[in-house]
Amino acid sequence: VEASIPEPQREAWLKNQASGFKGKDQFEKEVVRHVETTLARSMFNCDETAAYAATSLAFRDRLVIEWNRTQQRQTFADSKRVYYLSLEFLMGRALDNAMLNIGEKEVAKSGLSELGFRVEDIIQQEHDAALGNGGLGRLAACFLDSLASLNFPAWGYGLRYRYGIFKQEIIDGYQVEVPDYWLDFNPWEFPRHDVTVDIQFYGNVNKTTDDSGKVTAHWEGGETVRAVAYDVPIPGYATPSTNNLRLWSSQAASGEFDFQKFNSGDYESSVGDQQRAETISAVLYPNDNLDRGKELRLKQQYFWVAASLYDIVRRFKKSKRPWREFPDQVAIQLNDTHPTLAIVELQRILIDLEGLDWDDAWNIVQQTFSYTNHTVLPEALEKWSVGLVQHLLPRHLQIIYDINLFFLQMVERNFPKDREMLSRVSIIEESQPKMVRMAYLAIVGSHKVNGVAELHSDLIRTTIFKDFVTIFGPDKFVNVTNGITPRRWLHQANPGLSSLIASKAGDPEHYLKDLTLLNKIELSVNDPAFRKAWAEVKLANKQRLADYIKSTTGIVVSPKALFDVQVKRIHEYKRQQMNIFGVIFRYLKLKSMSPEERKKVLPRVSIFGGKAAPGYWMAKQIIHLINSVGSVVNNDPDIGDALKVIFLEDYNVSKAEIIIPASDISEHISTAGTEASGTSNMKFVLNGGLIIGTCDGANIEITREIGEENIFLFGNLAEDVDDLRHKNTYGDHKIDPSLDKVFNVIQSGTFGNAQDFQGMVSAVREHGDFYLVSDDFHSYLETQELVDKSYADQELWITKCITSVARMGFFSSDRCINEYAEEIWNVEPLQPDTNNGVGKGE
Ligand code: GPV
Repeated sequence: VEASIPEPQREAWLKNQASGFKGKDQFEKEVVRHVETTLARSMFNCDETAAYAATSLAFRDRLVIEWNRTQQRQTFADSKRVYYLSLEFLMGRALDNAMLNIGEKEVAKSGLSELGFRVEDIIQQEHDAALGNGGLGRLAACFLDSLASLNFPAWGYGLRYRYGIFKQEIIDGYQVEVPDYWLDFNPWEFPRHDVTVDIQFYGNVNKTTDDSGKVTAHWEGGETVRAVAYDVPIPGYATPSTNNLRLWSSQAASGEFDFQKFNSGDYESSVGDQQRAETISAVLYPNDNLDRGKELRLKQQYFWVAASLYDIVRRFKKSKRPWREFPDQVAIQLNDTHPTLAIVELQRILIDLEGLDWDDAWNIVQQTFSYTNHTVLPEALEKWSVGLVQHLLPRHLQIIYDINLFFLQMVERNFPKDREMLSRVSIIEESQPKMVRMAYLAIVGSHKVNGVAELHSDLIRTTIFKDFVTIFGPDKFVNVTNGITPRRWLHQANPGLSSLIASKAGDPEHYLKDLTLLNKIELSVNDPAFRKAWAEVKLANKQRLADYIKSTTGIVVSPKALFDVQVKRIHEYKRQQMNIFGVIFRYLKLKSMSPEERKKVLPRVSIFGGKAAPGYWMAKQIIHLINSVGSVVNNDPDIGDALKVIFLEDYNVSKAEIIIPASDISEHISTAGTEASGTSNMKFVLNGGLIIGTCDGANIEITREIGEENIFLFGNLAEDVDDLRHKNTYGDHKIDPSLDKVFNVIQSGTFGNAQDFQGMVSAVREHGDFYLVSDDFHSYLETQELVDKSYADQELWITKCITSVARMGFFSSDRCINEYAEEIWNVEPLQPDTNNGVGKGE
């Protein structure tokens, strides 16, 4: 408030308000100005990197102005805000997105062209912001786009990793990890050196009693690390609303201690302290769907959560409302259990620092938080050892024990006959060592818990969280089916299809904000001109991918072939191994044919992409097999164009934008009941590709929306998985004969040293086939044959594609965010035209 300009001087400010470029001429002027001043270069020294930098800065100026206005408007309105806490935000590139969301891409295109550049080349200079592993992190990024586009007063809170997900190189068929240093030049972040929070770790707890007998806990000693805010503007689509993503970076807290060390000549250890502090936000943990229980990861979680809560509480306190109104002003969504300590931290703030009674504080906490679960896989459910929590966060462990005590007392009162219930639902697992079950803590501390697709939400209600449904009642557990932003995943990735759709569904500014309007294209499904244009768009997208494949792998693929794509993190449950076994089966079949027969076969290109966690041995073996099969098949003169096997290195968001629009069929083939939702399934269908998939995650709802005649479903159902696993382990486990043939060929050394792939084979043959690859293999092959037959009838195929796209409106992340807003957060949008807040207060 002290920094606020006094009333009499404000006129000078208002008169001189900054404004970004308007129109092509001003855009060019701004680009040249940034090249010649900000970058200190000239037209004799302006490469594409410099042009990218200057273009980004010109757009950034536009964004910042609306961003400031949005923040002022939200401060002035002081209405309820949403805070989305996520350890991952897989944002991808920002420039193209900013151009399209602001609606100035055409201006940039013609302006850049006059200055001697192609907008596509400039966009490609940008390094992806890859602060996430896969679906969970990308979901957070789609949510930010929807929150801004729908004008919700919302903030994202995350960590500013110096290294995002590693860059993947394939060397001799093996994955090699290379660090992703992405901060060299990042115009999209604003360091806020004035927004810092000192975060405490370790130390001990002392209790004092005042005259009235009230006991207060004091967390003392230990060490302090400073969190510095870095803000990233998030532009809404076709609205001035521009929200904030705040990422925390760790640095050493300047304390006397360090100065003493420094001055006393202990320079090295003073630098060491600094490096240790910076380690906290140094690197994203590269595991997807896996918890490894590392101390540094717990430090990251508390560091981020404590800084974010401090920020949220500070903002709330400015409005001078009583504490009980906190949940009317603040909704905090926990993206998985990673931020669960926020529950404990808010309780600590309220009882230790603000002096509230336990029960009053706990009511506020429960009404504030809600928790999204993204998996039922046991190895992904977070647990922290009591000893580690005790050491790092001694006061928090006490509070966790108290939360558990009061919770278990409540359970005991309500279910006195069920003694076993207490140990089943206890937040503390009485194992050796004892563990804190973070999902249970998240459930107990939240008012709503949601799964991310109908099947998944049913599964959490009936399996992993069953007892909690009994305890809290069914209303606490809801479903919010995931969604994707059609701005990035249709308009940006597939401009050809987007403008073809616009010719029937109306202005993109309408249908991209109400995706159900896509249904208008179904009226044109039989319009020959529309169908022809549709096929041309797909072919052009396939040509674009074929060019990319040629330039990165040297392999030539025909855009007329059927493109079969599986791109996602490599995981046994996602079953890339089943896909590659199927490819091998196809190869064997082609080899057994006469050259004449082979000519009649529909050519297919099998495209894979995805990273394996560096410590995930089996996933790395899968990558190796795919590449080994590729080098055999692609160089076999018998095969020619009939089959190509491509592994695309370093799958990431910007590569997805090229790959997804080019797909004819994509594979979403997880063992039923294991993939919580999947979101790329939605992206592929929205881009005019069909799906081969299991009855899992959102595949089921996609089928409901588009019709079962438009999807290739196969395999066992979730309800049968337990029995099949039991049979595979204890009964007689017969391997599918086709799969057996494939295994024999692998073991004969056709694809290199059989020993290299022994793990994958024996997982199925000898170790119970936990992911039911053999059980589903026959059905998979049959369905792949059906895909071939269907594709041969191009007319019917195009009908399926158009019909499917027309019916995908449900899967917009806007629908999803509106459901969260209504069912969970109880927040309303703040329309940008109501008041721009300029000159009012802060
Ligand atoms: I837990 N997910 C992820 O990407 N990483 C994780 O660590 C966990 C979940 C994914 C699920 O696997 C997908 O099924 C889901 O669509 C996505 O989260 C978003 O909900």
